[in-house]
Amino acid sequence: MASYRARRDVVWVEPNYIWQPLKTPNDPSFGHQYALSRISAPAAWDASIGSSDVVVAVIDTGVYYNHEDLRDNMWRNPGEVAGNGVDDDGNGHVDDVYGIDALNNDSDPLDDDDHGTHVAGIIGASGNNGKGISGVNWPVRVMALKFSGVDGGSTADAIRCFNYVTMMKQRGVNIRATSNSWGGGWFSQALKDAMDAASNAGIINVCASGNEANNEDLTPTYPGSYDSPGIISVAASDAADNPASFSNYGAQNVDIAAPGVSILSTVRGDSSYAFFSGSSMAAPHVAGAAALLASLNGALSVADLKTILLQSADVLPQWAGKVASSGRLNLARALAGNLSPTPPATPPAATPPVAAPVAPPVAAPPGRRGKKPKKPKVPKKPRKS
Ligand SMILES: [Ca+2]
Ligand SMILES: [Ca+2]
Ligand SMILES: [Ca+2]
Ligand SMILES: [Ca+2]
Repeated sequence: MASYRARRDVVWVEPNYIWQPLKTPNDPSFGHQYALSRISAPAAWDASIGSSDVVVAVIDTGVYYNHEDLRDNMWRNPGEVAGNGVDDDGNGHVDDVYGIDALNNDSDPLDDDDHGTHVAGIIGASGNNGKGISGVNWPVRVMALKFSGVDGGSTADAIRCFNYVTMMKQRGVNIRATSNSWGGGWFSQALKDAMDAASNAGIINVCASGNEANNEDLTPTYPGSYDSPGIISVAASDAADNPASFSNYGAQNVDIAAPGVSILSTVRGDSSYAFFSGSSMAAPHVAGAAALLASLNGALSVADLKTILLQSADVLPQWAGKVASSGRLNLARALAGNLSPTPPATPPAATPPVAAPVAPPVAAPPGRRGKKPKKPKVPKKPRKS
């Protein structure tokens, strides 16, 4: 270029920079997915669109795994022959092809609600397949763990799902995240222990903060508010990045915000989609983000994933004092390793303001989190003593 620059008839010279178009998928309803643009997914997809080598466990009401936008991204147990009545891989579960159904004590986690199917689509509806929507990950593998029905589920069944996830991880399945869009008011040491075992095995547990508009630092609900390094608790933001009116928050007990208002995703039916709102819809954006990060760098630990996701959040004034990161998920910054130069100040260590009663494992039916737009479902919340 120097030779051009020396010419008298040349005013300026610059290299012909190659512009990379932001990667947008061809899914027809992508234009209705404001959330993906809000979290800078198209820029992130330039770095990675996800990987079928990464598994996310959806612990919820099950998944409608025949959906046109989910079936290609469902995890299938490679060691299990479907429908032969035999536990082919000897993991203690007969015909567990997609995961398990702890609620009904079988191995078919088909969704009979819609909630888990919606969560699954946010994480990993097939991107760029010309159908429906795109997940945070275009390819990924979704493992379906059903412990909740229309009326909620039990802590004991949630624990069985975590135990299955941890076992399969230890058997070599590359599970990197669980997505947990449920919660109740009681502390369960057994549930916390099961979740910590999963994170100790290399799985990050992403949890919805809840929909009671509560300060979780004052009235903690679980599992989001367990004091575990392997848990990320997620509040819901709206299309303008403001806190959703219903979302729980907490500068200590809630970590990050993600879109959770009027989110389009998959529901039961081979080609059905619907808009739901709730922190239930926020958490899977972060679980999906963890999977996307893991697809780019499989060596990231649970602690790495949490640090990167929190420190790459877009810090916003309306989230100051509301979540530990003071911001909303930004996928592109996370994948670029573009972390805040000064991490948000850690609030002074303090004992939780409310001592959590210890309940027997089966006593607290976790309520579900989030449903139709503008009418977030209020989950059943066990009364505290
Ligand atoms: Ca089996
Ligand atoms: Ca079998
Ligand atoms: Ca079943
Ligand atoms: Ca699609």
